[in-house]
Amino acid sequence: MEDRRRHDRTGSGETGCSRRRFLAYSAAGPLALAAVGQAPPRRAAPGTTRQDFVVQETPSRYFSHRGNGSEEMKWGPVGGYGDLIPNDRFYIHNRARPPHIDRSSWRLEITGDAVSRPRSFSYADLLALPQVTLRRTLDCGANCSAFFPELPPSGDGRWLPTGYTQWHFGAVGAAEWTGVRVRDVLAAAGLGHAVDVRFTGLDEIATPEGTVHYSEVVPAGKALRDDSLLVHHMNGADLPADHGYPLRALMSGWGANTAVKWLGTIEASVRRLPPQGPQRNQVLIGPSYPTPVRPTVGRVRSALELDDGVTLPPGDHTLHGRAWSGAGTIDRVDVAIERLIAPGRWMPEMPWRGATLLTPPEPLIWVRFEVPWQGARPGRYRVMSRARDKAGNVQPRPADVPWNQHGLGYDGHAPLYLTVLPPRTMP
Ligand SMILES: Nc1nc2c(c(=O)[nH]1)N[C@H]1C(S)=C(S)[C@@H](COP(=O)(O)O)O[C@H]1N2
Ligand SMILES: [Mo]
Repeated sequence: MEDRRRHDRTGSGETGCSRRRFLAYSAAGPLALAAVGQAPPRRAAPGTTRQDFVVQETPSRYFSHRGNGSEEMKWGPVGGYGDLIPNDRFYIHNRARPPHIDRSSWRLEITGDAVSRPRSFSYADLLALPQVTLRRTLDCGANCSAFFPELPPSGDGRWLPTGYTQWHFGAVGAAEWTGVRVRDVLAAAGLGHAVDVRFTGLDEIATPEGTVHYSEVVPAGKALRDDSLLVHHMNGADLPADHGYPLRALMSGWGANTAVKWLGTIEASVRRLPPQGPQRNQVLIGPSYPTPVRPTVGRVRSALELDDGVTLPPGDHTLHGRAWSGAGTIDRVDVAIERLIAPGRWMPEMPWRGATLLTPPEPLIWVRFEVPWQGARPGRYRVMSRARDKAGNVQPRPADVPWNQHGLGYDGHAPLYLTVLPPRTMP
């Protein structure tokens, strides 16, 4: 029985009480588990519910609930948003309840052997530094993890970790972020030569080994770049509690795991720093990786502005979507449609067709695209989009994405299912 549940994989996050309780306990992510294949804990912490790790309301119209602290953005409403996702519609990936922080007494501590004048900053101190505003996509490294098979294709018998978050396309957003440069803050503490920078949050994550703070080690070469920020505003407003109030990191173009929320400490080190807590699991391991690889730069990905399973009327449609990459500007998107002709058999309905890019390609923020679909007739379909960036990365076929144990870095194209109904059966 236990075994069956572990193999269960509906992607809806509604796979039964036992699994949900486990998700609540395990801090809701593939990255929160210290070891692969460990048995699910027997019970949840008292009083936990699926929403314990999220402060704001997350209505099902706008969010898919992927587990405690994992609220995926639904793509259907995105067409109404403009380039930027409103703060209260932005996906959430929390491994613990956001800490309650009083900004007037909060301090950011700067420590480490690479600074000669360790000091702390108040919020007002940060506002006195030069302010920078950037439009950036924020994309979870584990976005699209649901499109990996649960077992590696090589059949070596290792499962994706039990309780890993089954994100579809929606662990991504884009916002206008305002803050200060990491570099300016560290310079004010007397930064010398640094190798690594550790960003540590004030949230307290329960793990089988005890409570840890979320932290990310970023090489100094990245952390000290012009567009590596400590942000306090999101789309012109204070950061919401779920998104890191009062201060979070933003490493432009890198996986969102490095965007540490509720920052408390930054340590600059003259030596390599060992990853701690969830970051220890943020590695690509599996049959295709003889040695573990730490993913950094965000993958090329794309999505259609449709909810999975949506119904459309027959006739002419324009399909909209967005494509993004941490490695460079998107310069091409193609869309293909297949029709279900018999159980399990799909036939091309619209072969790969170049989409029109609707916004001038801008680095590190997604580009919007559209493609016409004329004369859609009743039936069941699956639609796929495939983007390419200027660095030459193209989204591969699903079968060509190397599987990894933590479900990280999926960049293949993936199907979105929809139904075209005869006119009179439209809801
Ligand atoms: N302190 C802290 N920072 C964190 C996390 C966290 O659990 N704790 N999750 C990380 C991950 S994996 C992601 S994908 C992003 C999600 O940011 P968002 O919730 O603002 O969308 O925050 C990152 N920063
Ligand atoms: Mo994430």
